[in-house]
Amino acid sequence: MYDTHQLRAAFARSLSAMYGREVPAYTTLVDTSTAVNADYVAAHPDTAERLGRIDRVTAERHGAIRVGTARELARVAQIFAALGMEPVGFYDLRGDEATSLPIVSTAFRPTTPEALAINPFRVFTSVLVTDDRRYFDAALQAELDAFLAGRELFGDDVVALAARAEAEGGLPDADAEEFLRAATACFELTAEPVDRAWYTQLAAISGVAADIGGVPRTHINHLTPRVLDIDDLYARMSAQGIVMIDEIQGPPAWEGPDVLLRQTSFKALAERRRFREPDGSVADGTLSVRFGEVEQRGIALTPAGRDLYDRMIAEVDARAAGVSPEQKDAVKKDVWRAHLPASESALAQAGLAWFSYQAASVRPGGEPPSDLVSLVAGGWLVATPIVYEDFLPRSAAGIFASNLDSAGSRDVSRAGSHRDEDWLAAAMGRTVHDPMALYAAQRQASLDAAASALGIEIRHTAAGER
Ligand code: OOG
Ligand code: NI
Repeated sequence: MYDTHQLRAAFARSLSAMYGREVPAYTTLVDTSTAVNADYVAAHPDTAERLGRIDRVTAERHGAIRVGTARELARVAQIFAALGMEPVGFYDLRGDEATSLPIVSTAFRPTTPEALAINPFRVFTSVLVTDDRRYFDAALQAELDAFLAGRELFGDDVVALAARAEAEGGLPDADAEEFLRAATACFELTAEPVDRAWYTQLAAISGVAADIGGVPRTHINHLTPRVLDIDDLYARMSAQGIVMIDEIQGPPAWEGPDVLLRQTSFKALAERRRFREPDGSVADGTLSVRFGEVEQRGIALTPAGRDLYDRMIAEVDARAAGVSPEQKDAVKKDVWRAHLPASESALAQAGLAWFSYQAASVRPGGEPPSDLVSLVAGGWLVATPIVYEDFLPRSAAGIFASNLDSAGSRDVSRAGSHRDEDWLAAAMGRTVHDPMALYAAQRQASLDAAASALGIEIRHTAAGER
């Protein structure tokens, strides 16, 4: 029997093996990440595991996939449900970025600290918005919808096995192995030919639209390992002759705590694909849509912390318009030093980042105080940062943009179509979790357990702690 968590870990391994066969540079990225992490742990034995145990971090991956319709989204959601991965968050990438991205997204991931600790596999999943008139006129939408309705990305057999695994909390060995094989195959690059004219027509609007709606099958777009030092990783990949995008997205390297998510990638590589030409013949060609991404995770920010992050990024943009990547990094560092508290405890006291709390194993004598700040300061409670388990839409848009050949085109004079988390939830028939509610619940559960261990009630609101 494979339980839900074993299925998830096995699926992450199976997808990783498949993607490594398809994209050899991914294997280089994984090997280099593993070396970076081992060296980091050796150099910082006391602090390296503050944001996750090394075995979790080494196995940790996120994937990205893109589907075309609500029905395809619902079926892939069923596959992820079998793996204990639930939709978390709503991301609208149609915003006002320079690149044309006619998609909205969610992330499928485990939602409890226990499940995340076993295997935190997550998949950023985007769905095409075919009725958005800024991108597709009525005639093209009709053609696109008909094309998408005519394909089946996730067959009945694999979806049925997934439903059984979800209902029964796992699968017997033979069924589990069949499910893992079939689910992995759903994300393999197909040898079926791509209709050249159709793909090109969509690519003129959006490279992502073509990658989703211009092809008969889907594929994993990238798989991302996690590193403890992304600057070191960047340098080592460049030294091996792999061309990286020119920026690390998100927060800068600085002396204070790492928050949220830093990401970078190597450029999409030309891959052999087969094309059906307008004259009906089939010929070899190439497409460059799949890239290699890597990330470093930091502490999750509260809504107040997230507002501050967004303001800092806006300030960086205003001050760093048109400068080189190195200069931009220096501006980021400046802005971070000016606004973000430089220690974990200052972040916690300002209510900017999420922490969980545990009763100290060795406690001071006497009566414990009742407010959180005094409990931590007095050595009664130990604070542990909660790792950011989600994504950053702006970094996502930046990653998309730096890997597309052209920015595409759209008609901003037209109104977009409405999408929100309720639309996503209805499309899947599943709850879309609010990431902030998950972090808050994790913090609260830890406080409840600590309070009962100390036999007290804890007041949460002292000294800015929210
Ligand atoms: C997803 C891009 C977003 C990330 O790490 O932010 C993403 C895609 O390329 O489909 O994976
Ligand atoms: Ni990614």
